[in-house]
Amino acid sequence: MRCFLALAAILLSHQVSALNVLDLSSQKWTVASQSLNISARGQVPSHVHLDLFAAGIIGDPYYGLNDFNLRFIAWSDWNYTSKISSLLLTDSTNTFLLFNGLDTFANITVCGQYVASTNNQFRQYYINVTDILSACNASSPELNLEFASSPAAANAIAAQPGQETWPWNVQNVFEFSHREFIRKEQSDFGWDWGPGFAPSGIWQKAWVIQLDSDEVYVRNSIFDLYREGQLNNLPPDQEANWVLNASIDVINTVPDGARMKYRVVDTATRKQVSSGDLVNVTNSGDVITGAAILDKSSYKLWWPVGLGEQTLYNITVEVLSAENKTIASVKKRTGFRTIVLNLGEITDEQTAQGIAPGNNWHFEINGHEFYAKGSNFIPPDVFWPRVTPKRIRQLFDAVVDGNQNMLRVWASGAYSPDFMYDLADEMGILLWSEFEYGDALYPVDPDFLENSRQEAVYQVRRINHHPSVALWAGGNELENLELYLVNASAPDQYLRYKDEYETLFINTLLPAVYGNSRSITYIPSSTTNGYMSLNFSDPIPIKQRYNNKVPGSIYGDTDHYSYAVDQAFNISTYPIGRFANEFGYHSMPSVSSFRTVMAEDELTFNSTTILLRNKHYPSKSLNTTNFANSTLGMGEMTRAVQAWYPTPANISDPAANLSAWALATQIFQADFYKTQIQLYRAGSGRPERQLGSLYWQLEDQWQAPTWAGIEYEGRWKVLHTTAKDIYQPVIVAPVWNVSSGVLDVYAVSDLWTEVRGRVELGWVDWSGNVLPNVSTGGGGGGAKSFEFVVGGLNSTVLTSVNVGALAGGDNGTDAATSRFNASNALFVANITATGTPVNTNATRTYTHTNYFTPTPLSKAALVDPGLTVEYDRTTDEFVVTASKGTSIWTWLQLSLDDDAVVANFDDNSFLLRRGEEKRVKYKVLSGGSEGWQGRVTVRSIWDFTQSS
Ligand code: BMA
Repeated sequence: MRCFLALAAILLSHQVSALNVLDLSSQKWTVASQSLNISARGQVPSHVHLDLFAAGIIGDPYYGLNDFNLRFIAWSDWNYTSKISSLLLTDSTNTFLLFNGLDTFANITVCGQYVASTNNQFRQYYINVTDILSACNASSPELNLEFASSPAAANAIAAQPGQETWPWNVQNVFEFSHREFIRKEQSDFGWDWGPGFAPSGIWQKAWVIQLDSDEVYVRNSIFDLYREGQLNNLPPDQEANWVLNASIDVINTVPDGARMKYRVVDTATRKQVSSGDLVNVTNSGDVITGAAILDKSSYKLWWPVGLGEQTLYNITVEVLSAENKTIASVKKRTGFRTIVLNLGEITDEQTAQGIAPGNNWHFEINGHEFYAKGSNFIPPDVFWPRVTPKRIRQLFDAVVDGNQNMLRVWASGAYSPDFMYDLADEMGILLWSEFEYGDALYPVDPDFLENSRQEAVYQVRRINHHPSVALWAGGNELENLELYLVNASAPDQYLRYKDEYETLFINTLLPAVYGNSRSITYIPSSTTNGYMSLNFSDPIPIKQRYNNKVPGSIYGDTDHYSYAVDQAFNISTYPIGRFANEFGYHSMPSVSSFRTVMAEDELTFNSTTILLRNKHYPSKSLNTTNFANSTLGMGEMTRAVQAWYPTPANISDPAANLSAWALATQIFQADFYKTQIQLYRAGSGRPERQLGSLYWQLEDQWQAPTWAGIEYEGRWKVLHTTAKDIYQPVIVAPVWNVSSGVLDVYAVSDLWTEVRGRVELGWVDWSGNVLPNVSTGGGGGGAKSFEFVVGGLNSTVLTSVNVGALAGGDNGTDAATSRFNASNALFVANITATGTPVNTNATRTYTHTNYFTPTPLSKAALVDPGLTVEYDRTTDEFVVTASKGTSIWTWLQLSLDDDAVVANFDDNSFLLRRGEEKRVKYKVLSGGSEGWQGRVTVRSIWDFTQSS
């Protein structure tokens, strides 16, 4: 037993002297269903589907139509059983079970005796089983967790007499119903980008903890670092000292008279920066809390990527008994930063700068406004136990490579694992975090509220020390969508449901944040017009604004989803707000991604398998005999391509045809997002003072047509690569106003200081000829090349081109030049500028090229650009050239025979002018195939006009 003890001490650095800590992952487990007569080896942490797959009882859950075929698993109850060895069974021992997460409805017995039942996937449970164990005769007592089917449990709760109901069309239903009644990952019941598996199991780490009566075990803790005087939601004084507030949750009891002390060590130099006692210690037995003031001059700040360094410190807090014995010790890596979502009223000073009245809606890091660039993160797998740090690192590498600094971790998945926040801390990615509620309204009975409160308290305390935590939001689209739907469906009941919304998302969740952390802002809904007032002398300081807007004022953040494809590039249909937190359209993944989960004969655009993996259909369950709904999403993608691009024509090989169509849908998606991102970024210098753009969605959770920019295997779709380009710090952005026919060309910079440079403007035709006499607008006195200056975090119009007047209609000619034919013209803008990256002294050159076509590409007089690609072995680069004309959406792609290789090109989907040569580097993420570089192909939008 001594030897076991030593091991436990190494594994749990925060635990000083537990008698026995038994990791339940090391035990032998069986997973079984009596009614299905299935029994297999189980794992902890795991899910039933994963264990049955590993045992060969089912096939890959992601294969083909298994999300329908495996529904029987979700509808069944499953037993996880283990005989626990290595227990100490002495009279003085207190024994606890500790579960960091059970998914979801578990009935727990030990030695045949009932100990507890659970109903929240996101809570930590610890249960004292001392008495049961001492009465148990077995030397290896049996631990049994019986998981009830969560869809069945949700249905049963919904059917209880007097249960809450909601007006028609308010609750978004995907594969299984009634997800709002249960505290389980909401997208486990299906979503419009994911399957419905409703998995169950012991999905997080679990232990048996044995303690002597004078020992404690740390089960959770919070370190909160904030500026003296700081209040949630308000910009703090950046000159104030730091406060460290540390609070430790234990199993067993912290004795009276306990003290706390701390030390801070710089992780880079490993030098101790400060140490001392925590003061104002309060001890309730199971929670001990204390605070210290830390001198502001001793600590370097933590910054997000692109805005400075990610300096990290280890803080250790020890709990000592009155006799000076260390009872517990907690070490956490953290960073010194303040991050606030500023929703305060627009000040007179801001108005004087030309900012429209209303409220702010932007983040401030260490007291500075910045432009948030990024996307929305969804659960990267249905089965979290198989999400590895390697996978998250790969995604985060893509985030940083993609010039993104913020992810919104969407609200209807699961709270992110610690390793994900750790990686974000190291890599400088801000994680806007949310409680797991979305696209539904929720019950407000006392049990549900208390369950939700405990979940929130546990999660806020668990992750608060991470400098990457940017925000807590109550849930997804609750105000802009859910309350709106109630009002549309049952206006007479609006006040009742709004009250219920406030009961959960303001009166319950806000205190869970404010009561534990002073450093993080809370908003009740991801998309929101913010507050009407914020008054800290009220018990609930926030009064929401909802739609109490003064005309002409601008308030909140925005969502934009429109499937009216003819309006896709009409900027007047885009919302004007202070921050765009969601917008998007879906596209197909590559054939290589599909091929991992379907037979060759299913690799056609509308095959049964692909149709049924498209989950963008009206709010109704889909099944394998009901295809009608599933065609909606496919039609949306097809129509978008047909409206705007030449459609891939007559390609005889089915996989090649699917590949061309998949690419076409990806181009529309990328084009649509790019047009929005440009406008949102240009908004940093317009009255809306727009300071954020997070598109929907970063990555895929499986292989299907979705809004993702990164496929399940890690391949970048056209979107990710296009966003990388348009999220560069300094860009040139052509913003086209369909109604006026005017093209405003902006220079946009999110550096914090002025950028100076030169812009070159011009028109070329598809054959690559320069159109010398066609107007490039009024900027620079009509010159084709001139100097410009753009202020810090700002935008400026470089030129305005009245394309309508040039074109005189789709195929019109410019009277002055007789050279302009809208279908055979492309406006190209090129900037080279010098600026200083944020928080550095060095200057840097920024270049960016962008273009605009006055007619849809479906009507453009495209010609063969004469593309070639060669692999240059000596430099390990691809060399792409266009010898005959202008190439846009130039796309490098691995051969369909090399789909075992997952590789991304640093640059892709670019413009190439006649005679230009582009050198492109790449990264291999996984797989191998001898000589694949020699088989890489290149194509452009012109290829869609060709048969093969
Ligand atoms: C918004 C998101 C998600 C959804 C996406 C695409 O509604 O918040 O709920 O997946 O759009 O439809």
